[in-house]
Amino acid sequence: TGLSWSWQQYLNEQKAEAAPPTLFTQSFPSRRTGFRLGMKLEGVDPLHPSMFCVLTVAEVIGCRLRLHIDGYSECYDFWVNADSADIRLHLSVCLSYHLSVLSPVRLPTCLSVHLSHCHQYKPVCLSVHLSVSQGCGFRVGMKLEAVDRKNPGLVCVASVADVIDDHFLVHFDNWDDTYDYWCDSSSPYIHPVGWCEEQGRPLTAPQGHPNPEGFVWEEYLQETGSTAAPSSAFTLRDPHGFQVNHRLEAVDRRNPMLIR
Ligand code: MLZ
Repeated sequence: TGLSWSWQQYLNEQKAEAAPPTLFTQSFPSRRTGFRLGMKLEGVDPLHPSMFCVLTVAEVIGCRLRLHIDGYSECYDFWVNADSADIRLHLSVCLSYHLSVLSPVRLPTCLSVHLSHCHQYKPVCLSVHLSVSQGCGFRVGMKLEAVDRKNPGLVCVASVADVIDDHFLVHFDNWDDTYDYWCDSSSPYIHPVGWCEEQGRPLTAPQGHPNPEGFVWEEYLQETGSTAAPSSAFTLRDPHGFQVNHRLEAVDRRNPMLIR
């Protein structure tokens, strides 16, 4: 009817084109998810993305999971896609690693109690997405260009600060670790050295750099005695095919029950 909102009418008014459905097929998990209520897993805390936490599946809708952070209020629950890289870590690998090196990890104080209740945890549901750890091409100390997720308009000079399995910790040179985050090689937030120049976009130099406007990677790598992460280590499929002004429907991340 003329009263209700319609995509077709909106596209006509806006003289815009819908993003073609074929662009989405690869990014939607096609298999039924194996996650069930109460299962335990471990993942990156979206509010503190430099930390892992112990999680419980609290709700499953299609390929979307609501995850609860064990030991914390429900108000910290968050939604992810079942195939999200942020939860693709094997519980035992990750915990034993962290407990042995004492990296920051956000765990409930009563960890042993929680782990003893982990009988529902089934590695098999994670293995759909990543059979066994495949490692990655990133090594501690390698340099890259990364989006500052607290200031998402900025791409900054960054280093690999830690590696677990196929995940690594992005740290921004000469900044404190509050900007750090864990990601994997398919993350859209990371780029090889030289990417900004290639794209004609500004690169934010390390804090306190004597000449931030005239930052040159080659000199910086030499000064710091470091190497660039090889471009082969970055695995995001590119180019994706979306174009400026394509219209689409997306989850509102501040209110993830809404699709807009
Ligand atoms: N305006 C902010 C920017 C911080 C950018 C840090 N990037 C890693 C500040 O100066 O604090």
